[in-house]
Amino acid sequence: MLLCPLALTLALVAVSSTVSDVKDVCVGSPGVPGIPGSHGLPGRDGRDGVKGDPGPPGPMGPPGGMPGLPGRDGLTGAPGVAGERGEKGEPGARGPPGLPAYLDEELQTTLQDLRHQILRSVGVLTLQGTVLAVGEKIFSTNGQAVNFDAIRESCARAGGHIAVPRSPEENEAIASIVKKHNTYAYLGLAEGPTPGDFRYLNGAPVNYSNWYPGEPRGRGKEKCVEMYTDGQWNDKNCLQYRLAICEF
Ligand code: MAN
Ligand code: CA
Repeated sequence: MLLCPLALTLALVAVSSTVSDVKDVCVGSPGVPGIPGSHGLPGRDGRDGVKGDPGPPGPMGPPGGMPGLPGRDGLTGAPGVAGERGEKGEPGARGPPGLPAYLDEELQTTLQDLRHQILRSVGVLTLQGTVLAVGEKIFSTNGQAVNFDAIRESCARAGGHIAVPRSPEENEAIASIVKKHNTYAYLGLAEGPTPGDFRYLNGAPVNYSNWYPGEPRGRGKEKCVEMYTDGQWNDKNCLQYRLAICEF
C-alpha cells in the first residue's frame, strides 16, 4: 500500500464510483485555489412574519352622521328690566278704629326695634368711614367729583340733599371729608338774583357762613359755593367737578 496524505486519499474515494475502483494513487501537491465564483441567484421568499401592532386611530370622518340628542337646558337668564309703575289703586275700605299710637304696645315694640336696627347700621357705617354723624345729621360721599346739578341729583336719588353746614361743627365734619379726598366740594347753597345774596336751596337766607377772606366776590357771576380743603368757602361757577357730599 502506497502512503499518501490522508486528505488526498479521501478525495480520491469521493470521486470514484465504487469503493472497488479506488486506486492507490498519489498525485502532486494541490494547486492554488481558484477565484471565488460569482454570486448565486436570489433565494425564494421567506415565510410570513408575525402580525404587527394595530395602527393609531384615523382622522375624523366627514360630517353627515346622525345628529346627537338635544343638550340639557341652559342656566336661567338675568332678570328683565322692571316694568313701568302701575296706576294708583282705589283707596281701600276704612278699617276699624285703632288704639292711639302711644297705647299700641305692638306698634311701640316695632318702633323700638327699628330705632335699634337703624342705630346699629349707622354704627357699622361710621366704623367703616362710609358716613360721618354730627348731631342729627349724617354726611356721606360716594367719592365722585361731578358738577353741582349732578351732585344734587345723586343726593336726591339716595334720599338726601347736597351737604350744607349750618354750624361750625357741621362745617368741620364736611371739611374733614374734603380734606380726606383732597378735592373741593360744592355746598348746598346758591346765589339768588341779588349778587352776593347766598341762600339755602329752599330759599331761606343763610345763618352760618365761613367765607374765605374777600369772598364772595363773583358779583353775581359765581352762583355756586365751593369748600376749600381748609373748610373756607368761595363762590364759584357751578360747572366745575367737585366732590359730591350728601347729608341725610
Ligand atoms: C378764581 C375763582 C374765584 C375766586 C378767585 C380767588 O378766580 O376761583 O371764584 O374768587 O379765584 O382768587
Ligand atoms: Ca369767588
